[in-house]
Amino acid sequence: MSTFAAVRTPWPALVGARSAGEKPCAPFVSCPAAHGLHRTHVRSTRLGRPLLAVSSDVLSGKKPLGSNSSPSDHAVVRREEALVLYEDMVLGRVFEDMCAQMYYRGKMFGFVHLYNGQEAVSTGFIKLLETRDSVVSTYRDHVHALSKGVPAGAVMAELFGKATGCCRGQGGSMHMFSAPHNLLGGFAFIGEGIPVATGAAFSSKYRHEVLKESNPNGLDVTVAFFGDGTCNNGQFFECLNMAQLWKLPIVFVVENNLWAIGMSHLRATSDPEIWKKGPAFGMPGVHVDGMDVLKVREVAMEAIGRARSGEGPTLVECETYRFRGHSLADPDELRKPDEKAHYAARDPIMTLKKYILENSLASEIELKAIEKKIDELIEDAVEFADSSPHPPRSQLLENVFADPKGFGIGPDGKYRCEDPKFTEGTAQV
Ligand SMILES: Cc1ncc(C[n+]2csc(CCOP(=O)(O)OP(=O)(O)O)c2C)c(N)n1
Ligand SMILES: [Mg+2]
Repeated sequence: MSTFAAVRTPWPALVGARSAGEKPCAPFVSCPAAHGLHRTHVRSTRLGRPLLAVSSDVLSGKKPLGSNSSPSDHAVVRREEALVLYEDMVLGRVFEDMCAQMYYRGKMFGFVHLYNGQEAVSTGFIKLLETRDSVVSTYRDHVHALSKGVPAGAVMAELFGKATGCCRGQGGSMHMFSAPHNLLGGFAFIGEGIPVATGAAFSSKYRHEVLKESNPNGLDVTVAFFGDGTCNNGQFFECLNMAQLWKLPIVFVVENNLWAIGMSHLRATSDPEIWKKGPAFGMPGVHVDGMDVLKVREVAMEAIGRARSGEGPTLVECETYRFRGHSLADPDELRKPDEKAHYAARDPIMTLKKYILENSLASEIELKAIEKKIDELIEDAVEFADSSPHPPRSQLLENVFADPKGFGIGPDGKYRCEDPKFTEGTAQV
């Protein structure tokens, strides 16, 4: 038996029920009566607005995004696809539960922000992408990295600050990056990733139109994920403008989990319906149930298709919820128990599981086998991270572009550290 056995907390309503080894965190009221298995076709939201509200029809006269489904016909997902979605969401959930255990055991440093509850958004979008497509994330980035194909061991080792991490242990929780997977980063500053994503989309268009590096299957697409609170930042608006002006192949995905740390979205935003900001810039805006991976996937398919074929950007607002506090250091005392219970009852993994079983896409035994496989994968990831070496000290100064006088590797190849006397004037570089 592994030293790091994946002691899985029962789904849904994960957070109050801690795994062995976890210190107390936020109280999370579970809702056993409602456990998970709700119909997924909830038609109205906390704002009383319809889900899948679409405004592109006004703009283009075309069929709006997501309009080709009715609540009863979104059942079209093949067995293989459903199992890929299920496995990816379970991977994200089990990985993050293990992160919490390892954080409270002191294996990770700094802030760690978990994604529990939001998996349908990452899975629904990223599993439709190709390797050549790019993903830009936030500080809540581990699950985006996993969905994009970064191995669990490399993500866990990064969290442990080890040399085998996807950023050689120098990025940590908030800065996952992997060039081979076109994961263009987690970002600690909110909104910081949106211009990077817009730049990646510009690069795709430039390579296609100017350098004539055409791909018969269409443009490389960038998907940018960010939160509701981030949508009040200027970079969001600047990038919507540029993306639409140049018809860039990008999808802006808002993970609206209703909270920005302890600030309620409804208190902080003049018009909380974020999807409406798309049409203000001339692009489609879509609002979708972010707790239902099949609905997310349907909207994602169309938005990615638009980007790929050169029709330009889309803004998608996914209504979702995080099952844990803002970070693992957050006591999560501001959110009301009934709000938490409402969303816990709509756990996206349980919803998909119910769907798979009801539609006979797979058996309970097959789903259990997937869960077991993921448990083992995560245990291996922790063993790998724990047994990996720390980066050498010399790595600290690699990729540091400025070398203020006094710091760095000296002519003799040895590390030197002299007082640069910053306070006495500008350092000579
Ligand atoms: C530019 C900047 N300002 C402030 C912060 C502090 N901060 C960290 S997380 C956060 C809230 C972000 O909320 P949201 O965009 O909804 O993302 P969520 O955490 O809900 O996923 C803020 C304000 C920051 N990281 N960067
Ligand atoms: Mg938020």
